[in-house]
Amino acid sequence: MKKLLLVALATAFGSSVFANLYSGPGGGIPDSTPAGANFLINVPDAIGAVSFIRLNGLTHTWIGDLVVTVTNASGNSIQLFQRVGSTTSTGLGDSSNLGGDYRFIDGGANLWAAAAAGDTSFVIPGGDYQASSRDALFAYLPVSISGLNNSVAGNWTLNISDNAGGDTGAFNSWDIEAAPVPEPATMAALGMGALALLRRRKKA
Ligand SMILES: [Ca+2]
Repeated sequence: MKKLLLVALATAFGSSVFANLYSGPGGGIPDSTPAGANFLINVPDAIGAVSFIRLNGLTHTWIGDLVVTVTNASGNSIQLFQRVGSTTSTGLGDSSNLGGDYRFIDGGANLWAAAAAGDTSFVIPGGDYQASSRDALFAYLPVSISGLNNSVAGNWTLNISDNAGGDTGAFNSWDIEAAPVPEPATMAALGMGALALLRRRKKA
């Protein structure tokens, strides 16, 4: 009876795949403070796949100052970007500025290349960018947003640190778009699996 009930529930929920948008406030980024500032979003759902992370209204001069890291509620982290354009451990990085909404999504543009298009008077256009870090030789290293997949429910943390004095900035808010689990398609698959199992047992 319990298996039949599960099948009925899964059918009632349908099978569309969907994602939710989870949002939280931003704030100021403390100048020349390597520990950075944390900005939390309490995500009330367990998460399967993450579609994107977006920073809204992010303004900062000299992007090379910044390290931006997101950690999901299960404790897994990725960097959205790290000391852009800094090709040594002590380099100051690219002097271009931030001013807009920046969405980090797999298949997005190369942020280092975008920053390299101008100098201290250049504002990197808002839009879609690939998350990135630096490799062992301090070169651009693309990072997949999928590193944040499969999280328990709870607090997600955005850490932004500024690592050189003088240039400062802030942002308005940030968003996580992600699919909660168990999503209806998964429930439907589970129900159909249970039904198939029942049918096989009846034939045996
Ligand atoms: Ca600074």
